[in-house]
Amino acid sequence: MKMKIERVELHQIELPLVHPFETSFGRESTRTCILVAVHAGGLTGWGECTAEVGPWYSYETVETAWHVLGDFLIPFVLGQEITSPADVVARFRRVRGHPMARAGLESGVWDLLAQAQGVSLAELLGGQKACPEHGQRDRVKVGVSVGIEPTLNELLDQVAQYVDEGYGRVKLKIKPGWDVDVVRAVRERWPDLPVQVDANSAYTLDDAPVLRELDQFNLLLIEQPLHHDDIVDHAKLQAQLRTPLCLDESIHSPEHARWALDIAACRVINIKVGRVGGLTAARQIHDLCAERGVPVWCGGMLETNVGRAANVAMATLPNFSLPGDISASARYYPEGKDIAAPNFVLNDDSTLSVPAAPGLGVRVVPERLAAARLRHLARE
Ligand code: SMG
Ligand code: MG
Repeated sequence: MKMKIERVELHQIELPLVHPFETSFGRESTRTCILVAVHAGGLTGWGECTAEVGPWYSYETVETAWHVLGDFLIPFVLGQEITSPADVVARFRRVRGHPMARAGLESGVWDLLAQAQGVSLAELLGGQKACPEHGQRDRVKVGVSVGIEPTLNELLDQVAQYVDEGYGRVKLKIKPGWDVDVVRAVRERWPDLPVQVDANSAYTLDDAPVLRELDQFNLLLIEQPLHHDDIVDHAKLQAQLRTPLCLDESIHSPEHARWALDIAACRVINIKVGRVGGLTAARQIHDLCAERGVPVWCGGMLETNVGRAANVAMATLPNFSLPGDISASARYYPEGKDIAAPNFVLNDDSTLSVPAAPGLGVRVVPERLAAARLRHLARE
C-alpha cells in the first residue's frame, strides 16, 4: 500500500515525573521530549524522539533533534510516496549520527503503516506471532529501573515499594561510592530477586577491582560501566568478570552491535529504539543477537505512552528474553498527565499486555498534549 506523507508535526512537551530520577550523570524531576506526528491518507502515526534537554545520556538534545528533524529529516520525506519503513530508512541514509531524531520520525511511520494495514505494531514488526516456544506473546516481561537516592534507606524503601507493586526484576543505578554496599543491602533483603545494575559510564578500567566485587551478588548483568563510546575496554573488563556485561550507550547501530559482539565486549545488549536510530535498526540488532545466541532486552528513556507502546511492541520479538525497562505508566507520570491513553498497567506476573488495536494501540489525548506542549512546528 502506497502512502503519501502530507504533513509532519513536531510537538515539544514537558511532563512532571512522579518521583525524581537520578543516574550517575544527574537528577531529573521532569521529562522533555519531542513527539512526531506523521499525517497521510487521513491517518496519523506517532513517534517519540527520546533526546533530552541536555547532552548527558547522549550527545543529542531536544534542540539538536528539533533542528535535524525540521531542517533535514522531515524535508526528506514530505510529499514522498512510501510503502514501507525501509523507504524512510533509505532516505535518511545520508544523515550521520542523530539516531534519536531519526527514530522519532521513523517510528511514527511504522505506526502509520501499521494503522493503514489494520495490524498492531507488534504484528507488523513480526513479533507477536514469532515465538513458537513461548506461544503468542500478548504480554512482555518487564522490570523497573530504580534511580540513585539520597540515602540507602530511601533506596530500600523505593525497591520495597516496587517489589510490593509486583515488579519481578529490579535495576539499580550505580556510580563510584554508590555500588557494592548498595547492592549488598538489596541482596541481603531480597536474596532471590532478579537484580541488575547500570553505571551509565561512571567507571574506568582502573575500577575493575570494584566491579569484580559485584560478581558475588548473582546479578543478571552489569550495564555500561565504562566510557559511553567504548567497546575495547569493555572487552578487557568482560574477560575479568563472571557477570555478563551489557552494553547500552556504546551501541548506536547494527554495525556497533556486530563490532561489540565480534570482540566479546558484552554478553547482552540493551536495545533502545532511539539510541539505535529506529525500529528497523532495533529489529536488525535483535536478529543479529539471535543468530549469535546473545540475549537482548528493551531499554527505557522514561517514555510517554507513545514511546512505551513502541517498546512493548518491539519486546514481543522472540530474542527479547530478559525483562525490559518498560514499567507501568504510573511509575513515570501522574494520573491523567501522560499525553496518550490508555495507560499500561502492570499484570501480576510482572508483564505489560501488548495492545491488539492497529498501530501503537494508544491514542494521543488532544487536551493533554495541549497542556504539556512547549513548542510546535508543522510542515506540509
Ligand atoms: O524508562 O524506566 C525507564 C528508565 C530506564 O534506567 C533507565 N534508563 O541508561 O538505561 C539507562 C537509563 C537512561 C535514562 S536516563 C534519562
Ligand atoms: Mg542504561
